Amino acid sequence: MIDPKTLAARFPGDFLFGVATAAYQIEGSARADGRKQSIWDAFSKMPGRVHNGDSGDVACDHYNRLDEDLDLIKEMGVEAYRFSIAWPRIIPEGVGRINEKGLDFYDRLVDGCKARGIKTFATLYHWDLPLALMGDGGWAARSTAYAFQRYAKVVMARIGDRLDAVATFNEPWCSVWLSHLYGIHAPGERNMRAALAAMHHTNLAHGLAVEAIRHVTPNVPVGLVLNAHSVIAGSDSAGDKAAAERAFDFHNGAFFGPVFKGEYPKSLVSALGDKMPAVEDGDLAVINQKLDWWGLNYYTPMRVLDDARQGAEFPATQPAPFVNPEKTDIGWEIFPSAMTDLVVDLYDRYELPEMYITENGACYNTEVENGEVNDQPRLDYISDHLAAAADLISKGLPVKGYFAWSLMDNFEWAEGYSMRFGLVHVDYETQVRTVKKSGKWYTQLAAQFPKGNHRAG
Ligand code: IFM
Repeated sequence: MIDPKTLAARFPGDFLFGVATAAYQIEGSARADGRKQSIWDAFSKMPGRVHNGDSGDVACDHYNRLDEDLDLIKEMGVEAYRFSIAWPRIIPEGVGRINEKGLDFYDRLVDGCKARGIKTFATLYHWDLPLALMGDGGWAARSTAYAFQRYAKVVMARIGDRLDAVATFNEPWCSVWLSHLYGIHAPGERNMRAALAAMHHTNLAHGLAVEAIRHVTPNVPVGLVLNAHSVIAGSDSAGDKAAAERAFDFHNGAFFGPVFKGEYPKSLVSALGDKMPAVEDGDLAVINQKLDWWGLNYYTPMRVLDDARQGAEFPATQPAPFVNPEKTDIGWEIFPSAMTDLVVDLYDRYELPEMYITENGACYNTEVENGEVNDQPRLDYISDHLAAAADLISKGLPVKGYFAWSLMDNFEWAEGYSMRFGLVHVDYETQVRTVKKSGKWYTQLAAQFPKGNHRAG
């Protein structure tokens, strides 16, 4: 563990420390005040999709405990809160009727943050697509991109005046590949054509939303949050290195390419172009608008080997073994320097604006003992990754802040409640919150900011 004061001294005085959550993972109250179902409400009820049949019906009951949870953030002394807005609370059927009561909740949320001096970083889409839109094909349908644009407009018109930043999407990799190709997340598709359609329509929706946001709230910095993969070849062989490059194009280039360069990676188009939906005239220009910032969600590297089997589908890779045998309780390899290398590589490849680490954290399922949660491994994980973030700053990269994932334990998607990522422990029976050792350490660290008590740069 690194002493918080020593670590703090490696960051500029205006570096932002925050915590992050997402609507479906914490809010609960799935049927309250006019909210309709999202694809995750439906998916989590399907047998075998989510561990233990868990769902976000109650989650952390944040919808009813909003003030208590905002007080917790305030007490933790962090400066910013990254949260997401549930589309099915705002436009319950995805299109059509606007639900004022849903907007009221986020009004209270942003007012509550402002009253407590907490900066607000909103994400418009963290995977809870209104279920009604699946009738048209969900993200596989182009019309969903336009529905999203309208939703973005509605949200910004109501709460945009109190947002410090807004992101269109959280981790399109998950809502595209993990959800439409690998079948792990809602809607659970395993189909390349559907996945490629979701890819293009998500990218288009991002661009359309950027236009809408800039129109309604021109002063709110707009960005996109990507779980860019640190793709590392499993060996120095030419085959594995080429595989890593293909994997980069598929996992990262599918989003970074159109958004930051105005084009899909050539390798992806040449391998899969015949399965892609129509990219209409003007789409790439809409997608490729300059952003004010981007967010990186980083947890673990992706190690790959060439999959030389005949007919292996692009990117034709298979997983390579971990280099560091140490992993978190969800089974992810711990490798902080991969985050540094990834960010350097991304700034080499693309013209990127300034960035935040919008998510980083670790799964350890440590329970409460005598009123304490001794999650030293999480604390070590976070301090080592913050040291990697400080390395980036020393190299001159524009890293402006760090958001720990997550404020509190929550519904971990297909893993249900079995995997805990919080700085704060949640007892799901009683909804009692207990700040973990890592949370207390994070508070000590945040307490060093923004006091300008160390040199800038
Ligand atoms: O819980 C998720 C979050 O919703 C998105 N990023 C990764 C986290 C841990 O899996």
